[in-house]
Amino acid sequence: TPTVGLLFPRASETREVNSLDGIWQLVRSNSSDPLQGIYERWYSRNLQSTGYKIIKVPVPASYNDVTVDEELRDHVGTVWYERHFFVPSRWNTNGTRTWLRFGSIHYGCFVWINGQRALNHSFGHLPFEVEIGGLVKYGKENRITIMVDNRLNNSSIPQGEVIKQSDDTGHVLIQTYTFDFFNYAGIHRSVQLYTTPQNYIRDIELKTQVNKQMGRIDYKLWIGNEHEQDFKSTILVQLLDRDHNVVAHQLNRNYLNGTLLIPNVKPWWPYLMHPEPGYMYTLQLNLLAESGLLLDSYQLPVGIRSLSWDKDGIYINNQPVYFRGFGKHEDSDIRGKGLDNALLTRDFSLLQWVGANAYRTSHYPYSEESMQFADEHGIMIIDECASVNTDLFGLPLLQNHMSYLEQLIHRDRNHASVVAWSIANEPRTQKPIAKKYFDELANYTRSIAQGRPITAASNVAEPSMCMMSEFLDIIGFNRYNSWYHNPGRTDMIIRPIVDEAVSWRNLYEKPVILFEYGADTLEGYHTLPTFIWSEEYQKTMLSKHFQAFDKLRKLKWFIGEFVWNFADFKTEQTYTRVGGNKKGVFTRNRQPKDSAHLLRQRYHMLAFIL
Ligand code: BDP
Repeated sequence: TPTVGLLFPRASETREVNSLDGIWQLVRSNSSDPLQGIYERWYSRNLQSTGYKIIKVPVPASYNDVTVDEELRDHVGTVWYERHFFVPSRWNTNGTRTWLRFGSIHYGCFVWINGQRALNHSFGHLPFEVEIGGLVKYGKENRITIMVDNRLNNSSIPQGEVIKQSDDTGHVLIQTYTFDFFNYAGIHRSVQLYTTPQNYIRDIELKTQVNKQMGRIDYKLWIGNEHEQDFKSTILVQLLDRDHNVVAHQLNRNYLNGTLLIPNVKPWWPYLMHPEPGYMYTLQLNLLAESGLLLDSYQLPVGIRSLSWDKDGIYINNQPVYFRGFGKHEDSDIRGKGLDNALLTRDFSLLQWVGANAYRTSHYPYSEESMQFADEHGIMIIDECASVNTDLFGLPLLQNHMSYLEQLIHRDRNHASVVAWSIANEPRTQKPIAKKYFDELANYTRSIAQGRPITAASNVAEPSMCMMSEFLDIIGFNRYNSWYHNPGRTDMIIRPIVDEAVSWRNLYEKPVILFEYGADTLEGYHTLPTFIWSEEYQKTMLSKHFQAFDKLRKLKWFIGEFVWNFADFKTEQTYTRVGGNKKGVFTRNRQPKDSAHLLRQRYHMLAFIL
């Protein structure tokens, strides 16, 4: 069933937002009995009374690295979170609904309020919410209990497998996975209580276009009013520019669809493509009673642009786009994948400094806050779902994959910055069984794609072996010449990259992007002549790729270069990773390696000439 609702919580004349972020209590349950807390009904009393050790942890954050406890870092199974909170008594009116909303929890969770089941959700990196008016005590203290399960299996997105191994004292459970980033878990994004009126603006879907000087917004609204069948909605839709002038408006009686026309529009442009990139209007929606009384009000930021694509490229406002980008991760020291506004600010500042105009949300959806930053900074987003290294293509997996994409597209469809959906990273598409899977998946995604092309990152050895790419609109590939292929050989980059891009093009007649290339680099390690892992090596590797891209750029279907990775990030423990994956152009602490300066010259040069 398609998602409806989940608008990002914003306070307004008619809505309040209270944060439940802060310090929570956490209990790590026994790995060998992850459901013990369910049998013993831990949700029906304070966690303190379970006799297990209570740890105070921050929300939002991954729980893994906030303490020095190795067992917590490597925990497999469930942990329990709990805190107490007040709900204002002024919210206790017939006219007010109380909601509980999560930005994301990794991976599966059950939520109880005062011992009563409120909801459950699986999939990390996506929001979910529930109306909790019937469960809370107004003007009194309440308890929220959450069981979070980090286990991944054959049909989770992404996949993983929990195996039993002998250790020095008996047996342990180990979460295995093939993807190259740490399986951080916990309450990763904000937890919020918010109110809406009884009759409220439940959801919004926008399509924007720009034609010469004229902007156009087609909107569709959903009103939550199931208790009053004969409720007649009147909606005042106003578009405000940055200076709060109303530049278009419409009064809609009983219609939930409409169109705004904006003469002399200020279109949304990518960074460095226009003197004023990322121009955002505000769509002010007012739901009115028949008497004219204001019932509900919601403000949605909106960038107005057109997006199109053909076999040669992607076009924003009819201008061809060349992507200067990165693969990224939501990752930082101590916090893991927890939302951190300081980190967001720093990352966008670095993106601008280096002259990038895009990134791919490798390998899962990033926070809603980051999507808002991308809109405002003119950073184009290749929006990826959490399918990474997909293998064993079963039906339950396909169903979860579709549902994941549906929830992702629903969450992000109104962001001007989103220019494509990436349905997978490096699935095992050399397997014949992948063909039917991706045929179905791509067909489904196209049916809900909201005016965006579909892409994915393939790494099959040979383009003709890929059982997925024929179903895509944009061909993406990942290739590590001079690293996984011919390590140490920076003289074996230009030709293979050019040849491979050309063969992808010849096979599929679609635009082609290189989504990943890179080399692990230890900051401060210098060698002459260049040697792998050194800063010199990363620079040479980059500049050889630049030579290849300059040849390819002349063929107009080659539309982008994405360095792997923006910053160093944590991985699971293996002998190929020294303190994590070090392919960052920036360190994990967001300081430049030498290569960042080189990349900066190139990205600014490209912005200037293209
Ligand atoms: C690519 C993966 C990426 C890895 C990268 C690497 O898509 O997640 O981090 O390799 O090994 O194949 O650095």
